[in-house]
Amino acid sequence: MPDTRPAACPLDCPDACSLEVTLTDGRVTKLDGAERNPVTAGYICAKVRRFPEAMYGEARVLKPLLRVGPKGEAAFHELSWDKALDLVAERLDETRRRYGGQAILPFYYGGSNGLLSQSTTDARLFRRLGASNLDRTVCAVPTGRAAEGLYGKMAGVSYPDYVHARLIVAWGVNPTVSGIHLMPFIQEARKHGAKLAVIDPRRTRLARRADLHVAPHPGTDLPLALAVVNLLFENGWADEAFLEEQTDGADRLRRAAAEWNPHKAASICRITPLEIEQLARLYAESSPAVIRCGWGLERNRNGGSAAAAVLVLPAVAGKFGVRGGGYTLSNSGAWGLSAEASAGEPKPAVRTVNMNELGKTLAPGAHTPVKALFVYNCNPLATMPEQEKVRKGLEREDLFTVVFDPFLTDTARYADVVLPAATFLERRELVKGYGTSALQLSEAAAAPVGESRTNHEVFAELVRRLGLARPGDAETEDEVLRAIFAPHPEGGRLAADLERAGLAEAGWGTAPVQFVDVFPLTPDRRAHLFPDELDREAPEGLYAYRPDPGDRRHPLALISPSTDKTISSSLGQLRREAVPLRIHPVDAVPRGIADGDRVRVHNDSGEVVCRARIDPDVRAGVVELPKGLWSHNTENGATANALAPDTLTDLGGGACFNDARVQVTRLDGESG
Ligand SMILES: Nc1nc2c(c(=O)[nH]1)N[C@H]1C(S)=C(S)[C@@H](COP(=O)(O)OP(=O)(O)OC[C@H]3O[C@@H](n4cnc5c(=O)[nH]c(N)nc54)[C@H](O)[C@@H]3O)O[C@H]1N2
Ligand SMILES: Nc1nc2c(c(=O)[nH]1)N[C@H]1C(S)=C(S)[C@@H](COP(=O)(O)OP(=O)(O)OC[C@H]3O[C@@H](n4cnc5c(=O)[nH]c(N)nc54)[C@H](O)[C@@H]3O)O[C@H]1N2
Ligand SMILES: [Mo]
Repeated sequence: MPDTRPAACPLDCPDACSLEVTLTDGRVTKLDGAERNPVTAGYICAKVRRFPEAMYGEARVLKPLLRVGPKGEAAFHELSWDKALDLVAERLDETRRRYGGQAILPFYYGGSNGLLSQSTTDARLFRRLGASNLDRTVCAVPTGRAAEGLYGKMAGVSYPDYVHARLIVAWGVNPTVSGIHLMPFIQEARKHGAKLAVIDPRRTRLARRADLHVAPHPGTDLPLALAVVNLLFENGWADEAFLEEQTDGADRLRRAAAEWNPHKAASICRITPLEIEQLARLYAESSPAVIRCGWGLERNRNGGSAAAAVLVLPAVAGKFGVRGGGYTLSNSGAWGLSAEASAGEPKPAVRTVNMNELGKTLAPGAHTPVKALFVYNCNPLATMPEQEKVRKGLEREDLFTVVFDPFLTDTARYADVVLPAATFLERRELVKGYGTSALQLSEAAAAPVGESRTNHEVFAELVRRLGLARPGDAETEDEVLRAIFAPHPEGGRLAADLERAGLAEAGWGTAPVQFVDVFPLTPDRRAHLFPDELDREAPEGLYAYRPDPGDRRHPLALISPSTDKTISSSLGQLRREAVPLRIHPVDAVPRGIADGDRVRVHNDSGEVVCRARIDPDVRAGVVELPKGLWSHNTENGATANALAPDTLTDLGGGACFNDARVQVTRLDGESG
C-alpha cells in the first residue's frame, strides 16, 4: 500500500520546495512537489523527482569503507561503523597530537543547505579539536558581502510579487534552470505586459524571450552597471529625494560612475553603446521594476563590485517602496538564524583556510601542512577550482582523508575512509530557502539506506570517542534545534509554527515591500551606496574595474553555469552521457572545429578532452562547460574545474570560475 509523507528539499537551490514523498513497502517510489506551499505549487524540478533513483542507486555507499588500493581507484573493503569511527577518531587524535589541531581541515559546503546538518555538531567537534577554520567562499560570498554592505542583507522581493512588476531584470541568473519556481510569476507578469531584460553572456531560454538581452563578456558587469548608474544621474532619472532621505554615499557613487560613459563601457563589455542606453532607459521608465540578481556575475575578479553596482540601481532610480519594485538576491541572511548557535563552542583562534585554495593548501611543502582532511556535504574534486592541484593533494600518501557522503563521489574515490551518510529523505532537516520565504521542518520520510547515518549522529559520536563531550552539549537533534532557535527574537514563534504545521513564515512576512515593510539591516537603517568597509576590502577600492590582463595563448573565456541535470555535482551519478563544450561558430570555424569534433580545452592549469557542440547561443569569445560534471562526463576525467583559477574575487575571497581563460584545439583525425 503506498502512503505519502511530507518533506522539504534542502538541496542548494533558492526554492526549498515542499515535497510529497510516496512510499511503497517502505521504499520511496515517487517524489513530487506539495500543494501546501503556494510557491512550490505541486511541482518540482525533473532532477529531484529522480532523487529516489540516486537514493537506491549503485553509487550509494551502504557501509563504511576502508581503502585497500591506490588513492583514486576506489578499491575499498567494508568496515563496521564501530571500527570505522574508532579509526577516524584515532587518526584525528594522532594528527592533533603530532602536528597540532590546525593540521586537521574540515571541508564542507552545499550538500545539504539545511540548518541541522552543518555548522552544528560538526562545528563542536572541529572547534574542540582546534582544527583549521574553513572560509566557505565558493559561492555567494561576493554578492553577499555587497548586499550586506549596502543593505545589511535586507529581505528581497518575494517571488509572488514579481507579478506586480512592469519590468523584470534578470542579471546573471538563469531561473529556468536554477530556481524554476520564479518562472510562473515572471510569465504571469509578462501576460500583463511586463517587460523582461536579461543580462547574460549566453542567449538562455529566458534571454530568448526577453525584450532586451544584453550579453556582456564575462566579468564585465561592473562597467556595464556603472554606465547605467551614470546615465541615470546624467539624464535626471535619479531619485534625488530618495537618495537624500534613505541613503548615503550617493555622491561618491556618482563620481565613481562618471567616467563610465556608454562608449567606454561598451568597448570593455564587447557590446554596443546603444544596448547600454536601452537598458538604462527601460529601467528608468518602468515602474515597478524588480532586479533578480543572481550569482553568475560574481564568479570573477570584479564580482563583488559588480554585484554592488547592480544592487545600487533601485536606490538610484527610486524603485523601492512599491510592491513589485526593488531587488531579490539571497534571503538566507535575512532570517537571522544561525546553526552555529548550537555548536556550544566559540571559533578558536586558528588559521582560516579559504576553500577555493584547497589545491594550494594540500600542496606538498605547504607552510602549515594539512594531515587530515574531513570532507562532508561537499564534493571538492568536482566543485573547487584548480582540480589538478586538488587531485594531487588528495593523492598524497601522508594525507588521511575521510569522505562522509551518501554517494561514492569523485572525491570519495580518493578517501582512506568513506562513511555513508543518510540523505535528506532519511533524516530530519531544518530547511530554509534563499529565494523563498518558508522555513520547514522536514522529518525522515524513509528508513536510512544500508547503514547510513546522519551528520549529527556521526559527529556526536566522534565528539564522545575523542573525549571532547561536555555537560550542556546539545545531545539530540531536538536539543540542536532548540539551541538554533534560542538566540532568535522570534525563535519561540518559529519553533511553535514548525511543530504545528511543519512550515513557518519569516518574520518579515511572505511579501515584504522594501523600504515599506523591511528596511536595511544596517545600524542606521539607511542604504550605504559606497560603504567604507567594502572600499577598504576591495584591492583597488570598491567599484574599481580590474581589467582582464589578457592572455594571447588562451583567448577564450570559459564559463561553467548550472544546468537542469544536477545541483552543483549532486545527482551527477544519474547523468552518464559525455558532455560537450559549447562554442560559437565564429570561434569554431577558424579552429577548424565542426559540430561533434573531439577537442582539447586547455590552459596552464589543466585540460579537458571532450566533444565540441557548435552553439550560436554562447556569445563569441566565450565557451561553456557546465558546472558539476563528474569525471565520467569527459574523456579524460577532468572538468571545467581543471581550467578554473584559484584567484579570488575583489570582495569576500570568492571563487573566480568564470575568469578561466582557455584555448580550444581540435584533435586530429577525429571528426564527429
Ligand atoms: N538546476 C540547478 N539549479 C541550481 C543549481 C544547479 O547546479 N542546478 N545550483 C544552485 C546554486 S549552488 C546556485 S549558487 C544557484 C546559481 O544560480 P544562478 O545565479 O542562475 O547562477 P549560474 O547558473 O552560475 O549562472 C547564471 C547565469 O549567469 C551567466 N553568466 C556567467 N558569467 C556571467 C557574467 O560575468 N555576467 C553575467 N551577467 N552573467 C554571467 C551564465 O551564462 C548563466 O546563465 O543556483 C542553484 N540552483
Ligand atoms: N566550474 C564551476 N564549479 C563550481 C561552480 C561554478 O560556477 N563553476 N559553482 C559552485 C557553486 S555555486 C557551489 S554552491 C559549489 C557547491 O559545491 P559542493 O558543496 O561540493 O556541492 P555538491 O557538488 O552538491 O556536493 C555536495 C555533496 O554533499 C553530499 N551530501 C548531501 N547531503 C548530505 C548529508 O546530509 N550529509 C553528508 N555528509 N553529505 C551530504 C552530496 O551527496 C554531495 O556529494 O560548487 C561550485 N563549483
Ligand atoms: Mo552555489
